[in-house]
Amino acid sequence: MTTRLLHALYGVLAALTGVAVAHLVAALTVPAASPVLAVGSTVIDLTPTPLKEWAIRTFGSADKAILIGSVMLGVLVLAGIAGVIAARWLLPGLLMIAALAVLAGVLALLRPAAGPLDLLPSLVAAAVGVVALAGLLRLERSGEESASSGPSRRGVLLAAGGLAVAAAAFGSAGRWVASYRLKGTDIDLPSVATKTTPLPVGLEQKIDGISPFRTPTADFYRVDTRLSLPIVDADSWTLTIDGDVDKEVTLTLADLYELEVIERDITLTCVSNDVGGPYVGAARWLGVRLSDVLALAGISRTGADQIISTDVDGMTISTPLSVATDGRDSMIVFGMNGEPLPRENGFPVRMVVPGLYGFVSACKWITKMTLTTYDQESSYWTDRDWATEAPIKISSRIDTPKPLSDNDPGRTFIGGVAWAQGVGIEGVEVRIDGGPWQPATLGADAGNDYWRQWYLEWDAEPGQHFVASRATNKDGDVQTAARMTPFPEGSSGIQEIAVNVG
Ligand SMILES: Nc1nc2c(c(=O)[nH]1)N[C@H]1C(S)=C(S)[C@@H](COP(=O)(O)O)O[C@H]1N2
Ligand SMILES: [Mo]
Repeated sequence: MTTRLLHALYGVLAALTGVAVAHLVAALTVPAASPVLAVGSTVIDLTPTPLKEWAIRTFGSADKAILIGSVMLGVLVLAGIAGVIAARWLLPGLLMIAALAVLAGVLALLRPAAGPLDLLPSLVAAAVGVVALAGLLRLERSGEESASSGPSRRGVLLAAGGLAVAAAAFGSAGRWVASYRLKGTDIDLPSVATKTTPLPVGLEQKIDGISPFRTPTADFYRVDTRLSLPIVDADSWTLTIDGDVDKEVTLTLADLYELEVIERDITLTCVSNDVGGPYVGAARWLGVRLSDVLALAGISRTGADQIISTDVDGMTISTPLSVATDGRDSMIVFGMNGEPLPRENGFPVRMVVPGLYGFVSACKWITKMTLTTYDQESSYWTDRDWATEAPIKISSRIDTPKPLSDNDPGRTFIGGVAWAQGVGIEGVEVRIDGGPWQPATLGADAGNDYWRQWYLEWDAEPGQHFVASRATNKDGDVQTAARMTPFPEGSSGIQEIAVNVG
């Protein structure tokens, strides 16, 4: 190993140890303030929308792992350079390591809703990094001064190995502490005022590969800007309603439980879902009416047209106030499929609005609703040029057969799901090899805010085939073939897949 490479390795190890110790400190205090996560979150917020869309499309749910990996790689390259510099000019090299960590700390401090504690992990990273790098170089030098160079190199390599082990240990401890603190969402849920009818049996009993009528909670898609889950304590959690209201109120979970508790089957959809994509899920939500919650603050004389919801970290989502008054089942939710909300999906409380994409309605980890106007205030995605009014478009998805799959000839099922929240699905049609649109058989109807499963029996002949589907809502509107990208107001078009038979 050349000396320069060895010095780069010192830098890398010093940085790894600093980052690992900082990760543990963050896990014990503010998980999102872990230096790599703080840098990553800033990158997410600054990434231009088209690039973000491309990353979601290309990497899917691995996009965040790839982002963290890239940030880590960048840090380690710079730390390697710092190691080489420090071997020559000690102070500048150490300063470079420290500066890297302090920069992460500043970015952590600049996050919305950050407090002074957010600086701590990065300061620890700076201190540990500097001490580790200086220590390795000193060990090397003291070895050179003593007579033989062989054993000295062994000593420094041993120390380096020790650091690597320590880094791994601190990193794992941090992960363990964070996951330990993320447990404990088992709060008592209130029971519904009027019993909800059970969800009808779904077509998944009969057709392999079709999405289950109710998405299992563990399989529910997750879309948000976060790199770590917030740790919110249900006992101290509160929801404040302020802005243009009669009187500002702050509610606890117990206050919410005193309102009429309702349960609704609603299909959630992400605006980033491409035609045929995975970012849609159907669940039974337990909560209270958004209108009942707002009434506690009094909005009958309000001039507001917008609710700005703020989450525990200051992220904002904007929702038209009209969804609270137009009769739809807009909800403040604390339960999902009979259980408390998982951390991933907004524990302890989130908003759910049937008919609007999640980015303009479904604020997770909500702590505040501010009544204001679109003229006065804007929110996270509006600031990034996404639409302000974003109703979910009619869409259908083919679940089976899979695109480009190989299938046996003979009797097969083409099946999937279709949704048109608010209006409901009237029919789904399937087109094979550009032929006529044929009506599919629909599964049970669990309300207009919920998706419907559908299938068509098909006598598949050997060869390659093209299969397309389109939905019609109960107003008679047919899913359009006009292609639109998810940005800025949701995708449209018709999914057509190629499959092989034979
Ligand atoms: N606080 C917060 N809430 C959020 C988001 C977010 O980034 N932060 N993402 C929204 C988006 S874009 C969608 S589609 C839904 C997704 O909800 P889910 O992750 O429970 O499926 O949450 C919404 N609520
Ligand atoms: Mo979304």
